[in-house]
Amino acid sequence: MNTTERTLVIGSCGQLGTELVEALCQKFGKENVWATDIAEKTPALEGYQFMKLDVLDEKSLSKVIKDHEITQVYHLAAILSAKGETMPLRAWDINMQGLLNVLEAAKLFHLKVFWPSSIAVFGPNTPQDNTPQDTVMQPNTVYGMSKLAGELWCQYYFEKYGVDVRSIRYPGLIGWKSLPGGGTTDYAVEIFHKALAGEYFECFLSEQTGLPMMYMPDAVKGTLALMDAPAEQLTVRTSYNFAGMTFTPEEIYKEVKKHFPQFEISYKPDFRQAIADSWPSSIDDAVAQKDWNWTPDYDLGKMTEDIVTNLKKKHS
Ligand code: AKB
Repeated sequence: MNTTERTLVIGSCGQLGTELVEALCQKFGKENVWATDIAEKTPALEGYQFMKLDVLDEKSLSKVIKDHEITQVYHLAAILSAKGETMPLRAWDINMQGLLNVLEAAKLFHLKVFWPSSIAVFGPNTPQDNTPQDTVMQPNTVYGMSKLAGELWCQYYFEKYGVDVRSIRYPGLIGWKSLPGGGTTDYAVEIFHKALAGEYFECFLSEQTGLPMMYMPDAVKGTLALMDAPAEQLTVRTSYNFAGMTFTPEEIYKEVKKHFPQFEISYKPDFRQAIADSWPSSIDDAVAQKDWNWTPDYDLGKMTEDIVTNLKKKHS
């Protein structure tokens, strides 16, 4: 275990950030992890070191890195796919300029970087089943465009300046500890909260829309495994395909209903349907398996059981 790492997490109040801060604190010690966000600290981050930080403010970013002798950055702040379509230029600015500020700081201060990409880098012309690592990539959302450009910037900083930046193309991430915001895959988190509340669920995707998804403990495990892997083992410096499971709204509904027999659903696709239709339904992550031994622990049934158990405990 490397306890000399001093970690900065940018965008720590989000769904992934909250869980990564917890895991990074367990790994490196609370005193070596700084959670930051443009937003106020959320209750889930209580007990962790926290600072407000806007990644677009380069001076403040450099100051935090210098003051705390940071050695690695997890840069998670981003506007996701659905929200990005409602504010395209702002989403581009935050997603791209934020990453460039982090990469510049990494070059200057010799930092290791983790930056999330997404299945949104793929588009309607990409093969949808078992989408390969290298394939046609013509995303038609601003979020996907920014992630694809970002992947190339990561590779550029690695090749030109030797910045050790690592990345994963996340599928839809599903956790019970916090709610996602602004994504196309968010329905798969909301469905659990509706079922638990005894409410009816109106799904914004159609019942047969299969998308790549992953349970949060797998996402955290894979992220830390990639960051721990010896640099010479990594053959991808854009971003790794990363797979957990695939399911449709109908399939997760049936699984959730096993635990809540009264639970009812209806389908009312909105603008997010077109985004989902442009994405793969399953991902080939053979390169991640080979380079850093990636393998997920959860399928739909096991994930559902774990989420229901934890949510019931939390609300009892
Ligand atoms: C979204 O739906 O925008 C995200 C993603 C797949 O990157 N969850």
